[in-house]
Amino acid sequence: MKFEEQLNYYVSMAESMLGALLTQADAPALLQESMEYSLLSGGKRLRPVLCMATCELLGGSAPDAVKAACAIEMVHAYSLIHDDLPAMDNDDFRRGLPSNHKKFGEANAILAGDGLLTMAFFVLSQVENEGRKVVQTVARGAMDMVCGQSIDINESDNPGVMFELMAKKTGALIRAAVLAGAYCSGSQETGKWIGPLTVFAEKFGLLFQITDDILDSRQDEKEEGMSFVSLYGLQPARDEAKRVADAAVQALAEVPGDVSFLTELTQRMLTRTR
Ligand code: GRG
Repeated sequence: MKFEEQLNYYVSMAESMLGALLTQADAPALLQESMEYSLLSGGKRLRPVLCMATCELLGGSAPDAVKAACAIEMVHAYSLIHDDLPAMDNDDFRRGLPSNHKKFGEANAILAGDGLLTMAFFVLSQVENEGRKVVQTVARGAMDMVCGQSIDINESDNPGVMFELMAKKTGALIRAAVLAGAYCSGSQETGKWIGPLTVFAEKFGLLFQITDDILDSRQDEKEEGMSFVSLYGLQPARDEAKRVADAAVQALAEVPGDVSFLTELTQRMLTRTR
């Protein structure tokens, strides 16, 4: 299968399940609408893609990982809603649309985030093979992300914490997506490949954050906080992104199986425009 076809296959599978899974919330109409607004309004679906692709790499099939993939996307959507709140980053727009609190008001946005996080774990409770490992992996990722946000809010004037901040705020959920996908494969050999997959995921997360900083630095109106670009400059950020992408691909090559999709996904991060 060509890269684009495989990418579309994962994205469509996640998108066809997300809405249905969210109806399990059985929420009042306004809460349902505000959760759907943030969960179903575009987004690259990168974490679900990583989750399903890793599952397939270890011999599972994408449907084996789709619930874990959707749960992780719910955690991601919650984090974006709360990150945009006035008490956090105070962003009026997300994905070119009014942010959740601008559309539904702050109280409803807080509840939409709470609801999405809770529904993520409701969905994860339905994962069968290695379900406990999957729940643990996603909980670790979600908690580390909250820790990263705390470091960002309270220590953002300390350049010494930048890598820890990136690893936690952005990297942790990406690592959770890869490892949850590995556990969902049901392979007897998963344990053998958790080491290289963890290195791959951590490098991928760092690559994603550095390229996010590079993209942000091109938006003049965006206030720049501590980032790889603001600390080291644009060209060093590009050079570092290349080094980190190479390290991710190298770690992935240790895993047997067809790594071509995840390798190309990694390389495409270097030239991404969104
Ligand atoms: C509020 C607990 C809490 C955590 C917030 C995710 C996050 C932590 C902050 C978002 C700030 C930010 C822009 C971080 C950079 C990396 C990142 C997570 C970008 C957004 O992810 P994408 O590009 O989003 O995957 P899409 O829109 O494609 O889903």
